[in-house]
Amino acid sequence: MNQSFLQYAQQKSEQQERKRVFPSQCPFCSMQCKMQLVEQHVEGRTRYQTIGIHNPTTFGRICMKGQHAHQHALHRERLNHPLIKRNGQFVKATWQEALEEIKTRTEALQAAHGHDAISVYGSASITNEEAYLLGKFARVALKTKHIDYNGRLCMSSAATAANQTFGLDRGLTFPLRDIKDARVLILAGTNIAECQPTLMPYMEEAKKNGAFLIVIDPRKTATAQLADLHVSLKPGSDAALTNGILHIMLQEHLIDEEFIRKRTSGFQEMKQHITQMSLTDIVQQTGVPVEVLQKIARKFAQEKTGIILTARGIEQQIDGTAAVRNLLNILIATGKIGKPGCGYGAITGQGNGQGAREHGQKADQLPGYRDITNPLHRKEIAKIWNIDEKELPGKGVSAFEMFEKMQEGEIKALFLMCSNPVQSGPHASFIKEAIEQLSFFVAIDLFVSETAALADVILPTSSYLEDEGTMTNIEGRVTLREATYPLKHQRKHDWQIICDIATVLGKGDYFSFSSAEDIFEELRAATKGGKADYSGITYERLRKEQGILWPCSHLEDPGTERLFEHEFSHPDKLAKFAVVAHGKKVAKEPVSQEYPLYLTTGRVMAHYQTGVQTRKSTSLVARQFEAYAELHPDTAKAYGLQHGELVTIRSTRGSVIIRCHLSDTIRKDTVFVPFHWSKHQSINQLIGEHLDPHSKMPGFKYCPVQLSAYKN
Ligand SMILES: Nc1nc2c(c(=O)[nH]1)N[C@H]1C(S)=C(S)[C@@H](COP(=O)(O)OP(=O)(O)OC[C@H]3O[C@@H](n4cnc5c(=O)[nH]c(N)nc54)[C@H](O)[C@@H]3O)O[C@H]1N2
Ligand SMILES: Nc1nc2c(c(=O)[nH]1)N[C@H]1C(S)=C(S)[C@@H](COP(=O)(O)OP(=O)(O)OC[C@H]3O[C@@H](n4cnc5c(=O)[nH]c(N)nc54)[C@H](O)[C@@H]3O)O[C@H]1N2
Ligand code: SF4
Ligand SMILES: [Mo]
Repeated sequence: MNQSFLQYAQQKSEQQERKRVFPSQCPFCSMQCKMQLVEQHVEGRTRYQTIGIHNPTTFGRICMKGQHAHQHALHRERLNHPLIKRNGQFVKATWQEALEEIKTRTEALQAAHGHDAISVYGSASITNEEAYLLGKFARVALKTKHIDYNGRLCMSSAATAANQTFGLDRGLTFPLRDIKDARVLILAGTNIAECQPTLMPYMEEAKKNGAFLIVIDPRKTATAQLADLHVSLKPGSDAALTNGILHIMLQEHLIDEEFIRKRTSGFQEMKQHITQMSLTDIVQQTGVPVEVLQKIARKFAQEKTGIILTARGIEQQIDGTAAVRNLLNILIATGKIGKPGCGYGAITGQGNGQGAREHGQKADQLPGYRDITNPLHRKEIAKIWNIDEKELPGKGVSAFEMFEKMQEGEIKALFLMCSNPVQSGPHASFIKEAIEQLSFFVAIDLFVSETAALADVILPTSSYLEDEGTMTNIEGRVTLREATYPLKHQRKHDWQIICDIATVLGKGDYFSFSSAEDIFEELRAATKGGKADYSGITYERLRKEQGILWPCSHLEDPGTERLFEHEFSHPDKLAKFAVVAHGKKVAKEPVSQEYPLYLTTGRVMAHYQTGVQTRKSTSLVARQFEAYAELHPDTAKAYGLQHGELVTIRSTRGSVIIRCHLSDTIRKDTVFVPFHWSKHQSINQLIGEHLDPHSKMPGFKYCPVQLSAYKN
């Protein structure tokens, strides 16, 4: 063997030795794809590669965002140490200094203005353990009623609707493998191809088995390209559309009478309401021809199995709850739930969109989906937390309403964990002003986001690579995110930060946790007997069984794949029909001569949410580096706009300047803009502050606007 080969072989084996593999789950969407980061030192350089790992939900698939997620986690702009703002500038601080600042200012504000002067804003991108702990932190350490989270802007209409109809909200009422057995699928306001790419193969399999796919979306999205029927409705008209479908179902007797009789309540009221409606009005309001409504009604009723999936297109409306309930009316009128190949699914959004809505981050909620106004529930949780029930605060207000209270001066301080509301909230300039009014603001983030930039103290946290914990994915499957990448610099895990702050506030005894698993053990006990019961789940089981679908109430319980097979979760065990108003009865701002077009907003494949993370990734920025306004070529022509030109889009609340992209896949009366970019491209400056009365969801998907060519 010659010398140089030996040297080469030795070098190679050294490199191999320096290869390290770190397990995790993608920090982005609800598919929670399992992955590994492979770190390798080659010729003096460190190279990273992310690969998918087999699991029962995504089978090792990952999409471009997951593939490049490490680029933000390892980015040079990631926060390394606490920052305190002094004379308008952030200066580096130690943890001791930061915690001291938090203690002094929080205690002073509470002494002067009471406990409820402090608010907490959480997230569905943190682990179950952290979501649980944040709820406990607000109620036990701060003793404030004011806690809510970014999931309010995300899943709340679907959650409210499912609770009202079924008495229980779990995103999917069925396991994902049921999709292949559905003969007809309705996808309403969900762009799975871009937003949950690794879910698409389930749709493709269903289609291969002969399923008829209906996509309801004002744009012919990448998802709609797969559809057998694409329904391009006017934005915001889903409630009317579904009333039309129900009208035809009743007219043509396309219903399952036996199911209605045995398993539902409220049918007669719904029927009476629907039969008074005029299909002509519905056709006019939705822009959808009656033949299309007939086709959907007949197809969905006549096939033996069917699934309805919704996401934010239909839900992020000020009548989002009603619109989802109307789709659920269709589902229960045709008896398509509780059996294989049937059911409802709200496609969850953020990585822990499901779990983070169960454990007490919501203003009205305690762990395990318990109700903070229910005396029995309060007692159960007070016992677990070892406090007197009277010490537990009452119900607070929803996410946007907290900002209103900041503006009014009632809320004086904010603890923000894992969210960027200055860009993600409706009427964004109002939210910024509200935050600027605060006397004290602490942000816990990976970066100095647009919102964190306004903080008095920023605390540096750990990312998906470092932070172990459980996440509940799209299926309702609780998964264990093993994360072993070393925690560098002064960063701490979100849960450690919560415990440290509680400790300086004198509440350390209630927060003496030493690991995520330690917190999970308390979470298990706190959810026992609740609707979202995790008490039978352990880390050991999660490792062995690769995830468990809740409810799971004891160690031998395999978990629950399909819900509502025999009964619904209301006290009478029945599903409830809803009476849904639409059109002029709903207080949506109409399009007018001055604001003649519908603006709707959403996502693109390469970016995530407010873009704080994905805008740091060179590979993802290369795919899409700025916002754009999707316009029909005829609309562009009417405004004298060419593809690629800058356009000003204005609503009654604000304006943005962005480049237009012409595409005949969008309705002529509609403009679509993604919300991943900031400053003059931040589309939420235009969105209104009105909320759905049931879920408190803003209307991100509907806003009358005007266009004009940008002149500088
Ligand atoms: N690439 C990417 N993936 C993501 C995210 C991301 O930011 N980027 N975010 C994650 C999160 S948190 C969420 S919540 C999900 C969101 O997932 P989706 O809800 O699927 O995504 P959106 O693009 O917000 O909206 C979906 C569709 O609604 C349509 N739509 C607009 N108005 C209406 C309407 O009035 N009626 C109907 N029927 N449809 C309408 C839009 O044209 C759009 O195609 O995605 C998750 N996955
Ligand atoms: N116009 C319009 N607006 C929308 C929507 C829309 O469709 N249209 N969709 C809405 C929806 S569905 C959602 S979910 C919201 C999302 O809105 P946000 O929650 O505001 O969006 P993100 O960009 O996910 O913000 C997460 C922040 O947390 C930081 N972060 C990431 N990981 C961690 C962590 O582990 N710990 C901590 N402490 N910080 C971390 C990131 O750096 C980032 O600054 O936006 C809503 N806003
Ligand atoms: S963004 Fe969603 S689909 Fe893509 S890798 Fe991450 S979890 Fe999977
Ligand atoms: Mo979301």
